[in-house]
Amino acid sequence: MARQERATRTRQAILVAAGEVFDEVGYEAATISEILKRSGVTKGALYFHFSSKEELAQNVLGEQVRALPEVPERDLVLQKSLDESLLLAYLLQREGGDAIVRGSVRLTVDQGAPADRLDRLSPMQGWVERNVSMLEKAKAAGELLPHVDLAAAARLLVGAFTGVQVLSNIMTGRSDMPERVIDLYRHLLPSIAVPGVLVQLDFRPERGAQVYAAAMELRGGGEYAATD
Ligand code: XVR
Repeated sequence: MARQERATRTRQAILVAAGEVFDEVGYEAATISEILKRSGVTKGALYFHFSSKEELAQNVLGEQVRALPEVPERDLVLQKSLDESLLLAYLLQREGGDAIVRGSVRLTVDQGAPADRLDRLSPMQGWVERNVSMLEKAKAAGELLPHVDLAAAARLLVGAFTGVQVLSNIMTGRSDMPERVIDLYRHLLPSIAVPGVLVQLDFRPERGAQVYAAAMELRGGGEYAATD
């Protein structure tokens, strides 16, 4: 294996371990020694890549938006957006999901101490920008009602997804996430999408697992560790 590739894998193993620990105990209670133990890398390797807990957390936060795999193209832009949401709900599951995504989302949503200096704004801005580009495409494709304020709708999608996620985590440990994401789209889309698009959308909760399989297929290789 080339040295570069080995370094990338080591870095990834550390981030997965950090994601697990941040997800389980939060930023304050997380320790580098626990992350080190989980990662299976040497102390020297860990400190070569990351010099502090803060840097680990910031890098886990930095992976959040990138960690959502590319999903297959659909005829409707809004179907692709729904698919991405269902995929994210899938990755947030405790079993078989993606530890970096879970840990990163906990770091974002936990308020933390003001002194922790973690940048929670960048991942959220990243999501808002992603949704703005998605809505611009939907508008160009004639899927949106004429009056829609794209920036407002983009922020609403991110805020609403986050709220639904927090509530589902509290109420069911996220086992009802797919259904709650679908509730959200069923309520929100009629205020932004033209009726002809609404009737064509597939809102089945099982889509999450199917989209995940298709995204892994796209990524190539068949075999997949959610966080590789
Ligand atoms: O923007 C998003 C999607 O387009 C669906 C609406 C998801 C935003 C996720 C934000 C993240 C941060 C905290 O989730 C949280 O619960 C994919």
